[in-house]
Amino acid sequence: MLFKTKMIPLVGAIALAMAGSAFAQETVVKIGHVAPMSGGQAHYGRDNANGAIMAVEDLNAKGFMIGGKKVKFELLAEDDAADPKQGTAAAQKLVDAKVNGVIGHLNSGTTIPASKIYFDAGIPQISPSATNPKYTQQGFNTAFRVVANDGQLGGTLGRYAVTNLKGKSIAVIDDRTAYGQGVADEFVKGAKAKFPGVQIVQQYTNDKATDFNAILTSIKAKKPDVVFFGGMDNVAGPMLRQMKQLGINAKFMGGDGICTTELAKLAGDGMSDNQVICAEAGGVTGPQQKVMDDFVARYKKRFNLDVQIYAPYVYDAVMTMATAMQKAGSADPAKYLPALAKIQYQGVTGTIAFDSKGDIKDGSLTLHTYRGGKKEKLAVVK
Ligand code: ABU
Repeated sequence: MLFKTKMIPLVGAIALAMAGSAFAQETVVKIGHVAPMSGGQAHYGRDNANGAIMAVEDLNAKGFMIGGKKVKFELLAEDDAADPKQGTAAAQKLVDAKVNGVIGHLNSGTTIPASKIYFDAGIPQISPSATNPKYTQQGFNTAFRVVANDGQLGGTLGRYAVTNLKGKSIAVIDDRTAYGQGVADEFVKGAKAKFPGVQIVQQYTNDKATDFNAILTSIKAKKPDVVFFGGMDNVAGPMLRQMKQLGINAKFMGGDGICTTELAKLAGDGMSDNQVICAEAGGVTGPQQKVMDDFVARYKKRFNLDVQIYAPYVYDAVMTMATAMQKAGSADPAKYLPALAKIQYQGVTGTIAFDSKGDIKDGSLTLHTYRGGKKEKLAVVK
């Protein structure tokens, strides 16, 4: 569904001009989407992009109207490979293509630098998954997110580690990305605030590492009861396998970055039932659960894949943006931006409304564990 500029043949162009307004071309609304579609995080990117594809298909199927006219949505999908430099290059490409809005990026490390480019161009951006608080703290009125941030995620998990899991000796590892470092720092703050006597050792890796022997051997000597990892599942999976090989029987915690369907496959028999506790940066309860379940089933039917984590949030982000355009009667970024800032949209993931910084109001978290290789919901917390 990549946007391609269509060359109109000269004869066709003259015919169109002669036909006048009665045969005017359908208005196209261009939605940019950026995520890692290559490299170790490509499965997250596929999940997010599929959420956007579903939203665009639904909008076009229902004949969505803006300003009294039927419009056609087109998705311009870019790959940033989770790399900040490629992220800004992708952002500039979308600005040059004159997109009406952007959904993305997936990673905090790409979303934050790209947000300056969209802000300078006046293009609204909704991240469906970047959780580093800095994204919405830069004073950019174009930056929004539909998930809770790392303050909420890391803080909740830190408190959970010392209260529910009774962690007294905790090892914290992060991948030094904007997300991994941010969520690990918030985890440490949350744990220490609840239990100042907690012993914490910190180790560092990177977002492409596969060998953790040195840091895990050093951690093993501290006999941790909990290991927290700030990073993504492609690193957490092999880390769990190597923990098992080294005989580290600690609980394993992480934020939304590890909380995917794929983690069970990546960890294989390195993960035991109830060993992993992670948190998705959103959550539904009550009747909204059926709306989410229906979406998950529809996604499976459409793509023959299970939702990893954020596809429903991407779907809602596109729908929220389209609804703001409809309310403003225009897809012109300057015209619909004020409508987006004060939107109240009931989506698959619950009610979407933004605070003055662009963060979701009343964000929830969902704690999950894994049993029998399947992700299981534990609780939704505010
Ligand atoms: N929130 C987890 C994955 C995306 C990110 O914030 O980098």
